[in-house]
Amino acid sequence: MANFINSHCTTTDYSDLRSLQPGDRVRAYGMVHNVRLTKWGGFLILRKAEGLLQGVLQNEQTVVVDEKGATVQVNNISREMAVAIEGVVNEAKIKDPAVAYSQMEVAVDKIEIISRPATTEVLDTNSLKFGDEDAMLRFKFDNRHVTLRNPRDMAILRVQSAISQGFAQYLLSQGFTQIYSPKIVSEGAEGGANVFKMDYFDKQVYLAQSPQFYKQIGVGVYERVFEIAPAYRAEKHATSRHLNEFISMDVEMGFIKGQEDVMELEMNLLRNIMKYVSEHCAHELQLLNADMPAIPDQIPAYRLSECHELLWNEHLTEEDHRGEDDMAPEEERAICKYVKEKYGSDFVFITHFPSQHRAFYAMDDPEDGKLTLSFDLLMRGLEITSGGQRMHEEADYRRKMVERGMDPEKFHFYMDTFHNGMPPHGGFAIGLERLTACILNIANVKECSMFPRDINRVAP
Ligand code: AMO
Repeated sequence: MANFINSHCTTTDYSDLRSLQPGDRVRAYGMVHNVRLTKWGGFLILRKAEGLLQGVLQNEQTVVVDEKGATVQVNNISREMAVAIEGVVNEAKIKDPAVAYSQMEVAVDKIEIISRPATTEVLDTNSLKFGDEDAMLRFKFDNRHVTLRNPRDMAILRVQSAISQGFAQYLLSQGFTQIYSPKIVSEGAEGGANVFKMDYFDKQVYLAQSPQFYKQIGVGVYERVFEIAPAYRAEKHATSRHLNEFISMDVEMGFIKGQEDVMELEMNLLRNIMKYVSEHCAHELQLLNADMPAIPDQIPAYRLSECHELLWNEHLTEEDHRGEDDMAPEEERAICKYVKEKYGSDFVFITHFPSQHRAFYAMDDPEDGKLTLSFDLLMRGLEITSGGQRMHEEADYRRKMVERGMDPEKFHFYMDTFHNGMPPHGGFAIGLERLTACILNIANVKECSMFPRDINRVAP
């Protein structure tokens, strides 16, 4: 006879506590984030995914039961025990911003200890103190498996989760199909030296720098595709904006008339992501003191050459960057400040990068072959996106690859895609950690990665 799974968790154990009203009875699972005992009872702060919940303990009324069902003293409770609390909801006004349920508390009449840590001396993630930011980050990342339990760090990744959900939700509503492309690849898509090599049986292969080839192939199949997946870059430098593994939110769409269609899509997408995050993360945004970015009806856009000129002529940079192939970091900060003051926008597009500076798949500008129909999107001083229109004719790919000394045969399947017909298309990629950091005004993108990978770190 077959066995059928009979879950012991009832739906009420996992119900959204937010819907509770004063007087309701509640049973909630969680980890003991903190416990403070007083003469009359005390407080048990329960940690849930959404944040903290305050339980009030009263000596005569609160019964504590251990793993074996025996009644024990309340002072057996210690931090990071897994417990279930039961009690009645009362109205409250709790000031601690880490408390998610600040309008209520639970008068706890029963605590069940479900499991306990090996020690009562667990790491207290609330009271970590360090002389400098670097030491603090190092400690946090070395112990990330535990320090993630700090409500602030939890909140950052909850916002990140909402960003990716808002991204997917909007694109699905616009007829996009979600794809999953391989991360073990035979050629790097973006060129350059920052590609990780890997042994694959008797061959040398690479970790994907981006799903670029596969998302373009996806357009030939589904017209509009997106992917949310890791991308790998062998960046040798340790900066506050580079990770060696990051989450790339990629979009590619067919039947475009120009790169403006793609830019327009990104504007609408960002607007919807911000709306989604505001609606789903009110508590997290408040805890992190975030001010949501402003997206005007139209995001200002400058050609790269125009932007260099503007910044230099207005004396907004220390150095003259006119004629350079890319934006200098001081320019990125300066143009963002400028558009914020002039147009109230936290975003600015920079377009028409020189062909030399962009990956080979970028479409050349028919009006000036030295330039490409490509763009970056900057937000609050940081590049969060690259994108543009791509070539769609096989002959153009061959020509450009040969010009660059690349061997088209190495990219056989990619070339064969264009040989078999492709619509005009374009797309972009947003770095999830960078977007999270920009929304939350967090200086180091590593804080927006669950387990950051950098030149010095592959564990935890
Ligand atoms: P690009 O190389 O500019 O473009 O990457 C797109 C976006 O990904 C993020 N990003 C990073 N984030 C953290 N650490 C890194 N080392 C890192 N590298 C990139 C940035 C960047 O804007 N295929 C193209 C996109 C396209 O044209 O569709 C590409 O990969 O936010």
